Amino acid sequence: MKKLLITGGAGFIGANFVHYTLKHNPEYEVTVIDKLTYAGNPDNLASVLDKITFVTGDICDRNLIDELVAKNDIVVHFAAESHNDNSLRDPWPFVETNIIGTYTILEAIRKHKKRLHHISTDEVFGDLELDDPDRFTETTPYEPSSPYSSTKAGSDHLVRAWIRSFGIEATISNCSNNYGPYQHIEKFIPRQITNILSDVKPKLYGTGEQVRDWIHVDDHNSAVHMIIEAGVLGETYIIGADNDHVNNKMVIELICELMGKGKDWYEHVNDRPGHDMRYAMDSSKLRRDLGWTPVHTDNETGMRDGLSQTIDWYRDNQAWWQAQKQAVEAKYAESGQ
Ligand code: NAD
Ligand code: TDX
Repeated sequence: MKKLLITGGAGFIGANFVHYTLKHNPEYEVTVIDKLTYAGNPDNLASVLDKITFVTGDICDRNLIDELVAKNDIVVHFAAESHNDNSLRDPWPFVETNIIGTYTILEAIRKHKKRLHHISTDEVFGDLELDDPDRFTETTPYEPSSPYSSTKAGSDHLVRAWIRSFGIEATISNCSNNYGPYQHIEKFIPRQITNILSDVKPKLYGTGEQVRDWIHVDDHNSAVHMIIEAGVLGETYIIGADNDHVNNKMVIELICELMGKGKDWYEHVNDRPGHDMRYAMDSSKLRRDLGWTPVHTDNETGMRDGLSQTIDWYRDNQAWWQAQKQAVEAKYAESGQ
């Protein structure tokens, strides 16, 4: 059995990855390390705690990381500070976790000669103009806009340098915006779903023309498994579901419709400073070389079915999010959002 160390496994994508792995790839023995920041919730893994080893700890803790990496075969590195709006309020935790944490993992990988898969984002490439038909590829130059995306870009550069200079066995993936169960309610889609469930109008930043290339979290995670199992060492893979025709306004209107509200039952709030306009991903390398295809797609917005299931999840799991709702909204209210 191969031993898999998953960093950030109590967060949104990491927890879904743990569930996905136990269901589809039972050949792995799973250990999770997570600091349990505000974004990490042990309840996300409550149903599988008897099947995994869970370690509460910080990826910046050199001794702990050294010990855990030595005991495992492959590290899948999800742990990060992940929210742009928070990075505008206080960048330091982003520098610490995303850069120093990744450095700490890289040094342990180098020392113990283990395999790493580093999880990153489309935001490292900056943004495109709304009328620009281009898409990001594996060779697009980096041009991050926010403290969050610049620290993710920094972490990618560290991984690339450790591959080239020290010959570590690593791959990188850059994925577009994820949605699905267990996503923190500070993020766009769960914020609006839980607003409506609380009888509050959804909040659209600025004009809402911004485009995000939405992908269901299970499609992201199926791609990560393919890369771990068949990806070429040293390579980067773009992951995206070809949803770059959907803007934020269309997503909010679809959520309103699916939740039985009028299409325009939302309000415009202050825009995000430095707001990226358009992300679009060209995932043809992953599709061609590894045979990956996303399954949570439909013809119209590419997300009607996945979004309906996600809405049901938040409706059925109100205890999971309700305690945090007031504090999350109070923080947004301070910036008129
Ligand atoms: P999240 O904020 O929901 O979860 C992050 C997890 O990391 C939490 O459980 C948190 O407790 C943990 N963590 C934070 N700092 C840590 C530290 N110092 N040590 C150990 N654990 C720590 O984030 P997410 O949305 O699940 O994102 C996971 C990864 O995927 C990130 O690397 C992010 O950049 C990347 N990504 C996210 C998206 C998206 O749409 N959410 C898209 C592309 C890439
Ligand atoms: O209330 C809101 N209203 C709104 O219009 C919120 C919270 C967001 N927005 C807009 C901002 C963005 O254009 O919705 C879009 C999505 O916002 P977020 O969910 O904050 O995601 P984004 O900033 O695009 O970043 C996400 O995708 C890439 C993840 O949070 C990152 O971790 C990932 O790297």
